[in-house]
Amino acid sequence: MSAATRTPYEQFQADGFYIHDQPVLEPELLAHAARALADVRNGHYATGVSPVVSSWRPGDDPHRLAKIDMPQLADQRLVEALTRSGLGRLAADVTGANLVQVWQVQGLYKPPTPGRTNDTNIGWHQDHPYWQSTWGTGDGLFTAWLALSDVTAASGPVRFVPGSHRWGEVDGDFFNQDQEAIKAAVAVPSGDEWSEVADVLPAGGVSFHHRWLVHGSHQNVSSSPRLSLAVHLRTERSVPVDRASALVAHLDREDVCPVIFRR
Ligand SMILES: O=C(O)CCC(=O)C(=O)O
Repeated sequence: MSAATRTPYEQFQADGFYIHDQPVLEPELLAHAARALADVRNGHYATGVSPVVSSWRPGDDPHRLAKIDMPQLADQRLVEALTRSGLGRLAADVTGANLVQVWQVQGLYKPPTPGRTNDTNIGWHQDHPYWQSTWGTGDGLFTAWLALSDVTAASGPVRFVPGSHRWGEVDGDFFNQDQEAIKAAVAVPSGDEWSEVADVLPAGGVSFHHRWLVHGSHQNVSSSPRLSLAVHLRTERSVPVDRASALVAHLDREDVCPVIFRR
């Protein structure tokens, strides 16, 4: 069946991802969210609270990838982008959930680096190995990748490997720049093959991916920065096994980890 004849739910089940290449954010909310992420990257915290310590610190080399954990602690405009958009309903349609709650957010600012060799690749990886000790099997966990700028083939879009959510755990690493080495070590089951789909999106568009899907991205060779929020979501089926984990420290705070859909 072609993507055009399958529902978003069927695409997510079969391929491990679904790309919604239409904005789910009104232009004003989108502009506010993009401004907020740029502000947080620059160390301007509207709430006076800094994001959770992450690999990026204001003042770092601007050619580096900025991965900022929980940027919404620093700027509520990012929470508004999640709660006042079509994100929650769409996430429920894609996954069949009755409840969808944000539990972690990564702000990702991938600067343009044409002509440079640098470290803005995101290595092939699956999300769940990073979450396993907090969530156990993690049934019902998934990620929404919300574009806050136009994402073209040149801006280092996320690349999804269709069907790889059924391959079991691979030896991936978000921070490993050597994507070829990671790929070479992946045991692709017989009958399956490695292929890649680029997550090209307009600003405000969103994709969803399964917690076991292999994905990564190359550097941004366009002339503009690539801005996004990787929003990690839970459904009513997900219960943390380690409530003391830092990953779920804000789970009870509606202003940080809002429920964005309830049936
Ligand atoms: O932004 C990227 O290129 C990858 C993001 C990612 O790993 C994720 O959303 O889980």
